[in-house]
Amino acid sequence: MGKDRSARVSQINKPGKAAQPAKRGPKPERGPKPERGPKPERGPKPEPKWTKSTEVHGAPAARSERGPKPERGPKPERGPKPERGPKPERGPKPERGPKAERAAKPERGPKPERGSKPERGPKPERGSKPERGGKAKAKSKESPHITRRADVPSEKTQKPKAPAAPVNVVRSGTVAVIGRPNVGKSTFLNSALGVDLAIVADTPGTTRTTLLGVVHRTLPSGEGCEFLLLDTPGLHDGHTKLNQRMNRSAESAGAEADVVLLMVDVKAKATGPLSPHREDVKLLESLSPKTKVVVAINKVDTLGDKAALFGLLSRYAEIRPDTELVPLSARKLDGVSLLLDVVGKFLPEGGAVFGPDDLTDKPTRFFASEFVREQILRKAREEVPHATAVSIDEYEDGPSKTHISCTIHVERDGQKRILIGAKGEMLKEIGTQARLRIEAFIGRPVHLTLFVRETPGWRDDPRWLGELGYENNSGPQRSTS
Ligand SMILES: Nc1nc2c(ncn2[C@@H]2O[C@H](COP(=O)(O)OP(=O)(O)OP(=O)(O)O)[C@@H](O)[C@H]2O)c(=O)[nH]1
Ligand SMILES: [Mg+2]
Repeated sequence: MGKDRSARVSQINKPGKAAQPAKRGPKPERGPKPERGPKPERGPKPEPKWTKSTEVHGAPAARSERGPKPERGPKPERGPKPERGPKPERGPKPERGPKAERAAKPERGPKPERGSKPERGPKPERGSKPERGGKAKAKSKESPHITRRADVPSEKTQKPKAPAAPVNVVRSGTVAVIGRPNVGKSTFLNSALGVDLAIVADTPGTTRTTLLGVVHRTLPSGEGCEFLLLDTPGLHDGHTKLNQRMNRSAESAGAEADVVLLMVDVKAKATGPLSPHREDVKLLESLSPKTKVVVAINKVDTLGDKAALFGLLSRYAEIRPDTELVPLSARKLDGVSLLLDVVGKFLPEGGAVFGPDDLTDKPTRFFASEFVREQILRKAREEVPHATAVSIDEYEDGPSKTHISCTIHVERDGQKRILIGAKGEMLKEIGTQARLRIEAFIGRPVHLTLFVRETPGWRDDPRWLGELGYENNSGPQRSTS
């Protein structure tokens, strides 16, 4: 895609001072890349150039081909965490103009929908209390915080192991994970990170904004790699401004990335060969020939007979002969490392942008709102999850607990009633599950308060979309739709 590296990286919030700002120095021009030359293994007819998954085909040889794993070297010491001082973003925010009025609107309605009534510990002193409404988002935008591995106790609660950071990063680049909704993009991000960072649900349209996950990993060649993985919203047809912004967010991530990882899934069939989904074919065909593309074929754990994959692989190889094809099961962590190794080869040369401990450029509080939304996606049905957004009104680390208040925005009164449920049961259940998820993530007790609010038309209101964190990302239009 031949863009300037600084432009590419600027899409991602750069880490705060503490996050080892580029060891890069002035970027040497890359010059011709000797190792990329014409790929020798391709015959006249493009073979399915998929990378063997040891897991899928039970070929341990593929693993031994790689030779001994390069030893990781001493773990980089973490050093003190300088960014954790008193929170700087709490002061009054006079500049908000019209939006402040909106936030201050008292039309919250009756409050019986609150989850279990919390006992509040002594309140730490703070500046002017933020009004409810969409304000908290603006606060998190101002926060210098990024989320680090040390902030989330992943070893206790999340995936089995996070990849260890290599000592010396010699390749670094962005990898846009794009595809239809529900194919497993976010599940892959979590598996690659070793932390359940992105929310996952079986409802299409779960991811609404592009989420960065930083993975440091040593390739089988011994090269240290920094993957800036971008989990994007599923590309879909939809008529609201929110739908458009979600698609644009994915499109611009794909257009800017060093590597596009097109994720597709397999649907087990009773009989007959597997064939690619029409939309997947369109997407693959729409990608520029200059783009490095890896096609990840997810959910192979659902296949009884893995041989059914061969037809599918050949079909993708016909459409785009220069692509790498990697079958995997993101959920079962089967083929995930292999996929990273394949993608890593295509990353441009360059030093690390993020520190070895950095996980993402979003502040921890962002994930609190996402974990509430995740429970709504899992528990509510039909149009309710799509009509719901969550904003954080308060996020305060107290001495023994973190106090979090969220507003759940819905579009109509009926949706509000569904979410609250009979005698508040539904909201209580959402609150309990979300609290457990947040506690597991941040590793400390949480006191969570939820409010439900009717915010008519928020999905088509640019002001509300901005307030709720769904920024207008003016990326290129998708050519396939
Ligand atoms: N069987 C199986 N299910 C999977 C696998 N990976 C993901 N899933 C399931 O697929 C569903 C969708 O997963 P997500 O990771 O949310 O999919 P997504 O592509 O991020 O979806 P959007 O955010 O809506 O675009 C969830 O129910 C996952 O548990 C897999 O390898 N095998
Ligand atoms: Mg997703």
